[in-house]
Amino acid sequence: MPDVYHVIGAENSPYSIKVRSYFRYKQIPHHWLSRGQSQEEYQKHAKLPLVPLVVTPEDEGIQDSTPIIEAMEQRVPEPSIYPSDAIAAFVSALIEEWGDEWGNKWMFHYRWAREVDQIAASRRLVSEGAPGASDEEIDQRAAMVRERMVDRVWFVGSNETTAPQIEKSFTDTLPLLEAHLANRPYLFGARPALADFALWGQIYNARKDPTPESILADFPKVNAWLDRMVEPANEGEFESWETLAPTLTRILDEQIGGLFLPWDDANSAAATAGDETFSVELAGETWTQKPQRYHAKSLTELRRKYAEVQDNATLNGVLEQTGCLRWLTP
Ligand SMILES: N[C@@H](CCC(=O)N[C@@H](CS)C(=O)NCC(=O)O)C(=O)O
Repeated sequence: MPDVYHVIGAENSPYSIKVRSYFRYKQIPHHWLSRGQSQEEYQKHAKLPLVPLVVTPEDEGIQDSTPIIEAMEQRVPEPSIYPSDAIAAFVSALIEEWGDEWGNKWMFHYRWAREVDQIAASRRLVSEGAPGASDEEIDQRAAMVRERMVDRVWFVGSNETTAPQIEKSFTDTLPLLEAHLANRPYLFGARPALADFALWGQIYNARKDPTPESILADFPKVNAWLDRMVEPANEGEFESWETLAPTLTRILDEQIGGLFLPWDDANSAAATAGDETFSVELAGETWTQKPQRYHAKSLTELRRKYAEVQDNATLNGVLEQTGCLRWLTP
């Protein structure tokens, strides 16, 4: 039985570092372990072959970064990662979902789309999994990983049709984030919220590859936030929605209401119907991919969270104005 929490994950896994950043912020005593360092424990507790896996001091396993963080918030409520302003709190949940599901498209697409990034990423993944391996071994194993992963980039919906749309979404989001982070250390004020952990994990991992790293170089505030979130600190209070709205509203409008939620809805419908592929119009462009089945569940969960606050007329006004509302009420 572990004496403290075990966070089993990988540096190159955005969901794993999301959870580690959370544990660090909350100052919850834990050991960060790779799957290789905890084989027996991992096999005992992992119901799905995924990281992160958290093993509690009571020897219970928890998987999936969002339920992990939600379970830990019950156990260690302070400092809370939920803004006290009800609108900000729901927008944080929405951005968390966007970060996990759409931000992952940026990260995964850039990792495997171009040769220069494929080479960097495959070497990095192999080096993490085999510390101490010789350069020659790394090269050989990296070539195999690269071949396998390039074939899998369609998992996140990256293909010839969608590649320019994924990249445009990334390059359109960065100036919006830069403006939003101009006067605040975290997305919702002076301390990190649920949204920060998720969005950060994806962009921080994307920055490890040459192409997104060079795109990010033009955004110093975003880079400072990426660095800050490695070990986030409580620097003060969350802001109210009024002060966040001027710059967050554009992200909600253009990226979340305009692209992510219509995609999520179409994906979910296709996954439920068992369709082979689906197409959806996103900001005037046709998006086509094979459905991502797991994501259907997370949209249901987001809708459940919305149902809890659906009587808040001001929140509904914000969601309506940014094109988000119709996707949250099936
Ligand atoms: N929804 C899950 C996603 C976890 C996930 O996709 N993990 C990836 C790494 S980022 C994984 O373990 N892939 C299989 C593998 O690495 O063997 C979460 O939020 O924890």
